[in-house]
Amino acid sequence: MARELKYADKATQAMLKIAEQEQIPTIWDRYDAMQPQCGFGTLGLCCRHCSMGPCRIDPFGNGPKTGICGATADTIAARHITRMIAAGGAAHSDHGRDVSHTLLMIAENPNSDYSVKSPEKLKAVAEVYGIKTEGKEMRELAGEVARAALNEFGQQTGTVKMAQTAPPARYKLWQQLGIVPRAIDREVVEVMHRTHIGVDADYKNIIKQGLRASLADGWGGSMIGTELSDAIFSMPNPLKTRANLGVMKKDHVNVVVHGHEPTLSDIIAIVSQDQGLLDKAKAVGAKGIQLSGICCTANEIMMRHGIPLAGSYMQQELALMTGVVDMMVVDVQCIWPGLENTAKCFHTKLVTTSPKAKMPGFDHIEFHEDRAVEIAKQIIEEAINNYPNRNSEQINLPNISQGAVAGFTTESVFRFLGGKYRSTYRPLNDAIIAGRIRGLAGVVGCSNPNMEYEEGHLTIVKELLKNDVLIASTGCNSITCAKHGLMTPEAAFKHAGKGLQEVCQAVGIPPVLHMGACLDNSRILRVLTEVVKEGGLGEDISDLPAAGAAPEWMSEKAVCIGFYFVASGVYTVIGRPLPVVGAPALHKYLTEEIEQETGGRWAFEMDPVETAHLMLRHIDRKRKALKLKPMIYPQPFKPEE
Ligand code: NFS
Ligand code: SF4
Repeated sequence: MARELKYADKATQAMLKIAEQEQIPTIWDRYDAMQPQCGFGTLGLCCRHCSMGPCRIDPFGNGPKTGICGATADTIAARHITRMIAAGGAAHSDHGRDVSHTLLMIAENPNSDYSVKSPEKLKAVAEVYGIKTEGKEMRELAGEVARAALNEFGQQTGTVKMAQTAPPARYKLWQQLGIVPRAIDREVVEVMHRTHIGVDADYKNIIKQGLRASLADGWGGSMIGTELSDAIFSMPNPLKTRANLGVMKKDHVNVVVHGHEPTLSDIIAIVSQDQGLLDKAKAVGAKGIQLSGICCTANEIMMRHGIPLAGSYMQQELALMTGVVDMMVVDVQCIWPGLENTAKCFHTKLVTTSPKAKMPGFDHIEFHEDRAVEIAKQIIEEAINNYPNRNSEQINLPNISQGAVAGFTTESVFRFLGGKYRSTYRPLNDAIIAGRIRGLAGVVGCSNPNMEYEEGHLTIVKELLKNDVLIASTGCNSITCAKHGLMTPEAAFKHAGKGLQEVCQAVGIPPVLHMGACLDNSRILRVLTEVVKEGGLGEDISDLPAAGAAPEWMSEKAVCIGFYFVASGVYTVIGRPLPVVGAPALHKYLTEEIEQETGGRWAFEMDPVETAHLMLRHIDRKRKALKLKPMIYPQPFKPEE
């Protein structure tokens, strides 16, 4: 049970000691208990797609080289990874669908608890769909946009319009490759069909559908989710906030939201400051109500309301061990059923809210958008009622948190760089062209007990900063960077090379830009598109000196994200390999040959410094191809080539 996490933040370390003292098992213990994990699964060599199986391929010895139906290792692994894409894309896109429904509800119900907080954004989305905006009432426009967005999920003809916002050269390439997504749901369904026993057995053809499904997410479902969330819940703007377990308050009712969809968390954020509820909290002896978040829903409300982050994916059960969480309210994705066992040791109430995600040992208060405020109030009231049940002897709240600046968007980066009056990426492009900024990196994604916690995220980010790479961050990487002080303007002085430092100082931004939840990786696609559009750095995303990494990935959503970045022309490095290593032709295809087709490719690298160096080498290759000037200031990392 004793476990030393060298790179983890201090609050996590403190809570792990408590877990050990109190003998409360954690995710790391459950991970250890699972060892050794199945080698066939790790290599991608098992198949359960029909009941002639399960089948597994022997990678080394004289055992079977195909499944009972004759499927090879490459077929089996390709089918499996493509189903992962479908599951990840389905999760993100279903979230996008829910946001679209909320917009439709705003249009149809004048008494809705939601409204369009950013009409400019709604208009911008309307333009993508070719909807005229002039002279239209907001609700009328909301209805038209919502219907157009919902149409992208189930249309039987045409293609996903949102994808046309990609650079023209990229869109043309997708047309040539035959991977323009047709409809979001359709691509997921087709993955399921093709990977059924006895359908598609050509690994490249299977992956082709995987790429199309991933694009249906990145440039479809996710992008719709992000864009319409901005329209409904407002466009985030950089703001100051704090991160880590210490943001909870001992003398307040602590409500922690965990999951992903702002339809729930945003309304809770607003309602938590309701005077009636605050009075009720006081009546039970609390000084107020402290809301905080875990995982991506935390990112959503942090960037729009400044609500602090309690922690990342790996801290969800540690939050409960502080003994001050009166309620953890969850919706969908990245929520451990194992929280039940942790909560049992404390007074914490766990509440599920989505009919899609119920969990044993959790109470269920079903959330309905048409009664949002009423239900949010009920949830908070139950948290208040639970406050007196705390056991003061069990309270161990580390007083540790860190300030951060969060809430950058494609648009606000623009505004920052261009000054007050003109939105432009020109200064960013110029800084890259002049050799002040070496390139751009997206560092994103989860943490995973199979890696040293936070080592990958922190090491890669610092190594890139040192070499003048500006970083866009989302998901749990954002939470890690925020907790470790990398999202402050001062971080530039501490960690960035001189060129990047100058840029950050001139415009007053941190060197790691918090761009939101995982869903908001679509913002990174948009930033790259804007950089291409601004000119001087090639015609396509694949021409840019840019790279991506998800060093501690774990979810199927992360697989889907990686694939849509590769399909968009981005070199994408992850830590633990995808489960394709036992399939030699597929492995080679994804990590080498695919670059000839999409301009992007995968790389698997466990060592974080080497990961950063792989990214820098790629960035330098692109700089060279663009014939950019050498870097102004000396760079610590010089590739040998
Ligand atoms: Ni992304 Fe967000 Fe975190 Fe990973 Fe989970 S919270 S959607 S999947 S673990 S970054
Ligand atoms: Fe085995 Fe083929 Fe069935 Fe998979 S689909 S379980 S490889 S027989």
